[in-house]
Parts: sequence; C-alpha cells; structure tokens
Amino acid sequence: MSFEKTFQDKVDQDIRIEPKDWMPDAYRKTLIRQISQHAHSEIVGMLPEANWITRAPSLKRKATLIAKVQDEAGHGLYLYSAAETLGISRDEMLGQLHSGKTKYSSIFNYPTITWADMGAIGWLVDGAAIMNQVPLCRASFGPYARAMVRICKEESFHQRQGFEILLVLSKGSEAQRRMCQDAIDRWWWPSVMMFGPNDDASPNSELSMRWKIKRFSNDELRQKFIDVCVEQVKLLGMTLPDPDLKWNEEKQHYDFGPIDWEEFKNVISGNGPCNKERLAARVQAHEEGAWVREAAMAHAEKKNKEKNAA
Ligand code: BYC
Repeated sequence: MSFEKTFQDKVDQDIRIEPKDWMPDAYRKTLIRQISQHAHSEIVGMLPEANWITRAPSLKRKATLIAKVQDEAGHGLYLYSAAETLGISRDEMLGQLHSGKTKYSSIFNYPTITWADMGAIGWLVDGAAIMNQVPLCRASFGPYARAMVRICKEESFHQRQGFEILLVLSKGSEAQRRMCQDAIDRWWWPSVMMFGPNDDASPNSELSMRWKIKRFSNDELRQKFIDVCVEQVKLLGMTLPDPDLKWNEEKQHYDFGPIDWEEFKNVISGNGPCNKERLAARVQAHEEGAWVREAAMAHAEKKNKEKNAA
C-alpha cells in the first residue's frame, strides 16, 4: 500500500496523524500555514484589547481583561509549539509574520475606540472564533487538535465575559446604550468576514476538507454564527446592522445581506485601518524582548555545561 493511501485511510477512519507519521508535503505545508497564521492571530489579537487595560472602568474589569489578554498569549504559545512539531522553527514563523509574508486574522486590523468594544470583541470575535475552532478540536493532526481543546474552553469564557460587558451597558444610561449599539455596528461585519471568503472563492478548502483539517466550510460556519447571534442580540435589546436579516423558513436559517469582499481583500492585503500599527507594535515588542531570549539561552547553556561537567 502506498504511503499516500495509508495516510488517507487513517484520515478517513478518524485516526489522528502524529508528527512522526508520514504525511504528504502539501498536508504539512497547509498545516504550517494555518496553524502559524492562527498563532499569529492570537498574539496580534492581544494588541487591540491590551489598549484598554489601563482604561477598564473598574478593578474587576481590569483584572478580567488582563487575564483574557494573557490567555491569548498562551494560545499563541500552544499553537506555535504545535506548528514546530511539523519542522518549522518559531523564529522562522515570527520572521514570516514580521515581514508580512504570512497573514493573521483580518479582525485585528480594526481599532478599539470605546470600552464597549471590549464587550463586542468578546461576544462577536471570540464567538466567531469558537464557532470556527470547536470543529478544529477534531482536526486530523494530533498536536493541533489537542491544543484546540484548551483554547476553546478559554475562548468560551472570553465570549461570556464580553457578552456580560454588553449586557451591563445595555441596561445602563442612554449614552451607554448608544455606545453598546455603536460597538455592535462596527464589529458585526468584520466578525462575519472572519470565516474567510465564500466557499467558491476559498482555494484551500477542498484539500483541507478532504484531509479533515476543516470539518465545515467557511460559509457553513458563517451561517451558524449568524443564526446564533440573531437570537443573542435580542437579549441585549440591540440590533445587528443588517436590514436584510430575515428568517428563511425553507432553509431554516437566517438570510443576510451582501458582504463587502473588497473591504476584506484590502484588510488581508495589509491595507486595513490598523495593519501597519499592529505589525509595528509586534516588531517592537519582539525587538525589545531580545534580551530575555538571549538571557534564557545563556542560562540554558550554563546549566547544560554544569550537567555535562558533573
Ligand atoms: N483573515 O482558502 P481560504 C482568535 C486567508 S484568532 C485573514 O478559505 P483557509 C482570537 C487564508 O489564510 C482567530 N486571512 O483559507 C484571538 C487564505 O490565504 P493564504 C483566527 C484570511 O485556511 C485573540 C485566503 O484568505 N482563527 O480567535 O481554508 C482574541 C483564502 O482563504 C481570513 C484561526 O486562524 C481572515 N479572516 O480558511 C480573540 C482559525 N480568512 O493562507 C480571538 C484557524 C481567510 O492561502 N484557521 N483568510 O495566504 C482557519 O480555520 C482557516 O485558516 C480559515 C481560512 C477559516 C481562517
């Protein structure tokens, strides 16, 4: 039996592929692409929220937001580790991020301009992330799937804390209610775009579905997300900024309005509202952290020498 066939048989039988197993080059390549971009999204995703740590409206809110941002760093680390098992180094992945060669999620190129944005990010952005990531817990590549289990548990907490921020604002003063609606209006369409291009314009989907990296298509997940949000927004007494949202009895799903794919393309090609700012902040943090990496290496080397001398 060919290596290729043994591999596909395992995938078809839902037997996990592990780092030392034989795998097609294209499978390895697409996993490195997806997992590293996912890791980058987690660490770039820390930036818009970190922006509000000093301005959170209470000590409790500040503590919760710090914990959430810290969780995102942890997610990035699990994911970089999972990608490293495929034979790429963390340095190389970070180099690709900093040079603009690899992408990170479009969503983090939008600004966070009011406190309500922390609620909208938790509810909508983490909500979209969960919808996309729960199926990834069953991805065919073992290290990725296992990393996703813990990530999803934490994302689910993030989503609830975001919704609760909006719930409090939605019951507040007129100005707070306006702030809540404004944040939903600004984050809705970018969140809908997070799922990626329509299925017929998604070049990676066919193979990723065959290899069970992806279990649902971009459009299927987007539809599920929209269906859930239409119900949840009612609890806030707010609205979603789409006049075309309408229950479709035949499909048993909500119809929705056209997505601005021009905007999406612009954002993923580096021209969104905050792309330059986000990358500059990442590069600066990396450069300022060089001494920590050097100190850790020197310490490891010293310990190694001591061990060898003993
Ligand atoms: N943004 O063929 P397609 C988070 C790219 S972090 C930018 O459908 P695929 C969180 C795509 O990469 C959320 N680029 O691709 C963190 C491809 O370009 P390349 C991140 C996008 O891979 C902190 C091209 O468009 N989640 O949750 O089959 C705080 C064609 O697309 C986007 C993940 O990364 C986008 N939105 O499907 C809070 C999940 N969409 O790579 C929350 C893991 C598409 O060929 N990733 N592109 O140059 C995935 O599930 C899949 O990679 C995607 C795209 C569904 C995103």
